[in-house]
Amino acid sequence: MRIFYSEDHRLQHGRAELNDGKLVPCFEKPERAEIVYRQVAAAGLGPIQTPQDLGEEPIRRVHDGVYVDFLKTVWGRWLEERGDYDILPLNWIAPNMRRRRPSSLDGQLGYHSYDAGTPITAGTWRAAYAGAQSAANGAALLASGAERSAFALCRPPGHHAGTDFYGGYCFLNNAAIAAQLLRDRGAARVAVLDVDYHHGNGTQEIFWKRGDVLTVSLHADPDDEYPYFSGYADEVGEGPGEGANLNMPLPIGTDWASYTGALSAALDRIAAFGAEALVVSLGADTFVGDPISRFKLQTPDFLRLGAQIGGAGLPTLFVLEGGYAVDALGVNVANVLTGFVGR
Ligand code: 6XA
Ligand code: ZN
Repeated sequence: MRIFYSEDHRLQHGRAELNDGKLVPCFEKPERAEIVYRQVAAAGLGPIQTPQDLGEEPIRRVHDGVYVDFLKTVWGRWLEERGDYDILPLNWIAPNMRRRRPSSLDGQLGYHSYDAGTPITAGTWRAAYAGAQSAANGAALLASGAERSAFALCRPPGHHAGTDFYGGYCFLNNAAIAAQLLRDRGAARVAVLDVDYHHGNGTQEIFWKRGDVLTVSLHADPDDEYPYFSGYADEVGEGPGEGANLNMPLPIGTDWASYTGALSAALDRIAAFGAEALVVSLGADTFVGDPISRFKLQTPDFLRLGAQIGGAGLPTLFVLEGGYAVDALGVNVANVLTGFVGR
């Protein structure tokens, strides 16, 4: 399995996020990718390579151009107007307010975001860009037919980022960029399976009105968990996309015994859809020891999870999303890939 990884992820190193009424050190930190790198290398899962630069085009296929330009330039504007410290947005659009893009910095920050947990730093654009390149490279490799599976070791994660908004530690939607590239290079139907603990609201939003990309997400019930306002079972897509979005909210405390049944139903749906390629949004924050999550998967369960996905028999790209129990994250992610390749 080819693995794509760029050291540029280190450039995203936020100082603090708003959590539980306090500014706390960011959970989404460089050590996450470092330990995953070490474990996939130790497990001998495949050659690890730096992604080739495929440019901004694959990113602009799913993200709005105005948003991409905003991400590229916002730090420079902030540095000049405010100073050398992390950017956090201040306020958002409420019902009956206008979705009008203001010209001011704080206005645009609110317009393009939806939470206060996602600091922008000096290196955010370069780190997010490098992650997107890893995902695009993985997709290009599958599309070429040279490999049946790949892993994009992305950081920051991506599945909460939408067409023109960031949040949930995510800026560019790596999985969506990969799915679109697979479409553009010949796959008629692509499925995205999101097994992160949190609902992949950005991926859902990007493909909401499309019937060519099936989005399936298993996650903690948004009635109890972030992102709270998206991820319910009755969200099925719209127009040509109606029926091409499947949300499977699961209760707090879900363990492998109940998770595996839901995963099996998700895979049945992907098979029925006739997907020619699969992108897996791979979060390991379903782990029992995760500091911000409340599922109960154990380290050996991740082997089972990978094996079950492997049973689908599809060309598959894994894209790293969440997982914050840093010490266990590397083994848990490597276990999914090991289970998938059937060792
Ligand atoms: C809000 C929690 C953000 C969730 C990030 C994540 N502070 N998403 O892991 O998959
Ligand atoms: Zn998550």
